[in-house]
Amino acid sequence: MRHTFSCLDGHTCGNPVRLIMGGMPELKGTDMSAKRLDFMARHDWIRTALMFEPRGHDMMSGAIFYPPHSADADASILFVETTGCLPMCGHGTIGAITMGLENGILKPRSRDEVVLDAPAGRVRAEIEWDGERVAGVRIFNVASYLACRDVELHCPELGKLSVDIAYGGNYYAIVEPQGGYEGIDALGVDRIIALSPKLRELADAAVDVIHPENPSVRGVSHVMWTDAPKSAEADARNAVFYGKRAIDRSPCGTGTSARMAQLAARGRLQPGDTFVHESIIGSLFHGRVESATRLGEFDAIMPSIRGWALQTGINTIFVDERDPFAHGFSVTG
Ligand code: PYC
Repeated sequence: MRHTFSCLDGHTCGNPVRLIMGGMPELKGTDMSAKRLDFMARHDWIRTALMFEPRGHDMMSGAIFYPPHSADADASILFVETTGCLPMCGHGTIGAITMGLENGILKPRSRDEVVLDAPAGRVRAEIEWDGERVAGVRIFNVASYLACRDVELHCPELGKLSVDIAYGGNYYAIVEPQGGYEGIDALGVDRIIALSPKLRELADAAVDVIHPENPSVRGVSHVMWTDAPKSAEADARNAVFYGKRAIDRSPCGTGTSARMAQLAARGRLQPGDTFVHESIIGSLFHGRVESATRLGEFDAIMPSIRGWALQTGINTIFVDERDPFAHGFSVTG
């Protein structure tokens, strides 16, 4: 039997986005958080087939629109990635909205605004049009907060590192330059890929982070290496590690939200402040601390991020059950 998936491929500021339009199963659950769990329990082969080799690659990242749950939402969104089904993905949201609007798949009530039910919560987006093309999308992300400060980890090669754990839709271990970590270029791409899984494991063992309002969202899934910017326009630079071998080519939407929450909690950003984040390839997200809020017992912020996306093609993907690699594979060392 052959399964057919109609996709639009594109990228947000350099990081891939595959918008899966057809061939998706109906999901059980009364909200997108429950539907995410149902997808992972019963249909995860679709994610691995479409994200991993030979149909995808280490950085691949996908999104699927479902009907809305909330009365004021235009659609729901599910993220399928090499990391699993993330509760939220910023670059994925910007890419999916851009391609969804330009191809008439997403039909919001207002041309200039899209409201989505994501597994992590409600996300609103403001759309900048350039004729019939979407020139930019600003997403108003979920409440973000600094969960743990100054967590001491003993990293192979780098020695003792003090990291903060912050949430912006996913949990990030944030490493600022210190001791054995002298910055992104000094560490280098190969060592970021080699050391990050270990650091993620150490961070996860050191702290058990659980979302204050949604216990299905827990654990450190990403590592953010921070540095001074190269671009005169940016405030900071990052390399975000995810999955088994991926460094985000975009400045990472949930990562930028987590970073702004960390900086706000440490008094380095205030509500109203902007924060321009530069990726490993020099692309930029324009962040802003919209307001202060509370999340359970934590001080938190409401962040927004502005980025752009472009469609690169139309992709009809077959998954043939006779294929020994029907459900994908990943080559790890
Ligand atoms: O933009 O939120 C993001 C993201 C998560 C993983 C890769 N990109």
